[in-house]
Amino acid sequence: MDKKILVTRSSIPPFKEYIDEISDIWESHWMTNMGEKHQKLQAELKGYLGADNIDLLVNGHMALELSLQALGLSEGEVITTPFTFASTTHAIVRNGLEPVFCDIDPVTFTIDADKIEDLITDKTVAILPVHVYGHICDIEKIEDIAKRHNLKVVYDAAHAFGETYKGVGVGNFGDVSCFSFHATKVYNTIEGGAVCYRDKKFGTLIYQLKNFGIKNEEVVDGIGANAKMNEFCAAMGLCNLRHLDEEIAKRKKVVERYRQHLENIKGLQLAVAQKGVTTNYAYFPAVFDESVFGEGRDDVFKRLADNGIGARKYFYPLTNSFDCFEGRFDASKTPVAMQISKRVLTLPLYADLALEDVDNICRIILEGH
Ligand code: T4K
Repeated sequence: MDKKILVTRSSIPPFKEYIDEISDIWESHWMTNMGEKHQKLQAELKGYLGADNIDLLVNGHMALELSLQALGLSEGEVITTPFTFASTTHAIVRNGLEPVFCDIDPVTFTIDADKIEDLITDKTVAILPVHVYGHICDIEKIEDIAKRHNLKVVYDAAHAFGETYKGVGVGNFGDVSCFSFHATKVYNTIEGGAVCYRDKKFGTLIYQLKNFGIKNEEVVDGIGANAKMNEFCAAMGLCNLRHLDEEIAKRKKVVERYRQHLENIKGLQLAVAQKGVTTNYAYFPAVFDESVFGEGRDDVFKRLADNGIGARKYFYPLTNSFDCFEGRFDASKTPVAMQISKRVLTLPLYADLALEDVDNICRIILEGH
């Protein structure tokens, strides 16, 4: 192939639509600090996500970092998954908390809820699972464990924007769910994120934490960060939200085309359709079992790259194998995660990916079968 195809390509509204959306900023000169666009987007997203409570932030990572702070978690252990983006684990460690890694389910790649309880100690303060690739965690089991052991639950919902479980927006589970609106996500505000939460007190705290801990002009009673979404990002969010359903419908077509080619291929494991979940078609992971498929993940990755196709090894290496944690964690304690991480490739997926390109990508993949 002559053209390059990358793992994803940002959704972007028509140029004029964005220019129209930001033009009044030239009248108001109001560019950040919870301006009109921030407020409008917050209200619209509350509706779209079916959330009781929501607050917007500068990105998904700060949503995670500040959520742990707003829950008052400053010491102890947090049970989490190593099969995720760096952000999840870093948010825990940067708060002075100790990540305790739980293995993952071999089908959904989310935290294996049956293995959580064995990891609970008297130091455990929270569970931080990830709805990885948009696969929803075992919410019922996790809620039950958290209740019985009096633990907080923070969902990393970076991949799960707009999804529902049994008809309920995924942001409504746990104490808080953290979304990412990064340029590479199904829904983007260029950079951005949000928290959906249960307790109104949490809302007051996170609002202060994203704005230096300021309570009012004369009272600063928290040690906050600066994690506000600016008006240009909120404007992008307002535009992208108008096109989102159409974008997801197009993603669905791309995913269906992949499935036509790759489903039922021996040695190839794909994402699953989960009962009760409406998916957003965020990622298309494929797991290669070399001994059955005939070729390993790295061979397929290389042949795709040689053909100008930038598939990605999300999520390799596991976060408990990162260089920055050398000697600190034992990745052999999460063997399923380790195996999936060495075998998985996320294939290009975005709304405007041509179906003929999907055909070509699959042809190149299947050359090794
Ligand atoms: N939790 C989880 C589970 C996450 O996956 C993430 C982020 C977070 C938390 C934290 O949320 P944020 O703080 O980011 O809001 C990308 C994204 O930067 C990151 O947001 C995302 N997860 C992660 C899975 O993917 P990289 O390092 O792979 O990005 P990069 O620059 O290689 O881009 C990937 C592809 O996207 C490019 O090949 C082309 C396309 N692209 C990229 C950019 C930057 C675009 O089309 N437009 C763009 O503007 O991390």
